[in-house]
Amino acid sequence: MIFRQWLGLSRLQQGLAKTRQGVDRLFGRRVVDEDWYEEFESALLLADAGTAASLRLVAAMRQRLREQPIRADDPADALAMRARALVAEALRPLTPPEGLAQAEDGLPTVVMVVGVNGAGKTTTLGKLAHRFDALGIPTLLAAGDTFRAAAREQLQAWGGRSNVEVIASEGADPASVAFDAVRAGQARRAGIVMVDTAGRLPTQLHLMDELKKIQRTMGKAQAGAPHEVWLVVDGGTGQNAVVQARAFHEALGLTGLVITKLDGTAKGGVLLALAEACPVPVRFIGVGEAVEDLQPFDPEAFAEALLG
Ligand SMILES: Nc1nc2c(ncn2[C@@H]2O[C@H](COP(=O)(O)OP(=O)(O)OP(=O)(O)O)[C@@H](O)[C@H]2O)c(=O)[nH]1
Ligand SMILES: [Mg+2]
Repeated sequence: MIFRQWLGLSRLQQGLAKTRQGVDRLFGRRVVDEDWYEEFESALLLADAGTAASLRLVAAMRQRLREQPIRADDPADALAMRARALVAEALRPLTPPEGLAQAEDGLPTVVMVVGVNGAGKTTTLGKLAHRFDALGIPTLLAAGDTFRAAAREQLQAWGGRSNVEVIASEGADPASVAFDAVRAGQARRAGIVMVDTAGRLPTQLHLMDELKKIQRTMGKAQAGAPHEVWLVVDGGTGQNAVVQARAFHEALGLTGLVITKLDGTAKGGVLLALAEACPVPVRFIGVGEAVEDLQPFDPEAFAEALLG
């Protein structure tokens, strides 16, 4: 499964507009002086790139401009192009592998989605189910959030929109829903089974243990499952995104991140902080509430959308 074909740059640019506003004004000029470097650093910090990544980017920019200054006959956007290349390089540790981890022949790839409350897990699964279904991949969703009744209905509504079956069970515990979903995926010859879970904070240790149990139980339904464990992070969370990523990674061994709500925030620089401090591949980014507003992550496209 290759996701590159989803990339809609204009959608991405629209989605990142708020973060871009903070950096746009920096690149309309040709004179790079001390004040400019300071402004560049402030813009990165304001976009929540974090201190380490911000300082490193400013230093790298300084070095490159010293080695190869902007010349009078360079194009007007020369400075932006340099910054764009640097940002793309800095984001490269987050580059996702092509496609998903593969299950054994004839068995579904199982994806488990985790994250704090309200991060966008259920919405992301709904968007993904729609996309996979449109690509002709038999898809199954599992309502592993048995904590909130509304969560099951929310996932069922998403499934209904794209005719994707949702495995749910009233009163069951999340591990048994996940187990049943994997088995149902095998029986129905699904290509992919995606399991939703209830939101939780990484500091709620008993709830983190519950996630580990769900993960183990899926492995009993199918060796190797879940093949992918993705943490969904609200892009507006700022520096706490790094704390979340580290904690969930330590507990579950994440194979991917999904950064949502980048449309509603000026903190899109948080990906730079993640690249620096916890480089788990970013699978997708959410740039709105509609089904098309989930984009595969690509460092170059992201840097281009940010720095035009
Ligand atoms: N603007 C915007 N809104 C989003 C995006 N992704 C999700 N949302 C919204 O965020 C809200 C919460 O999304 P959910 O999918 O319910 O989040 P969740 O992680 O499943 O929440 P819990 O199950 O309560 O932990 C909803 O109103 C979504 O429409 C995004 O990329 N952009
Ligand atoms: Mg949910």
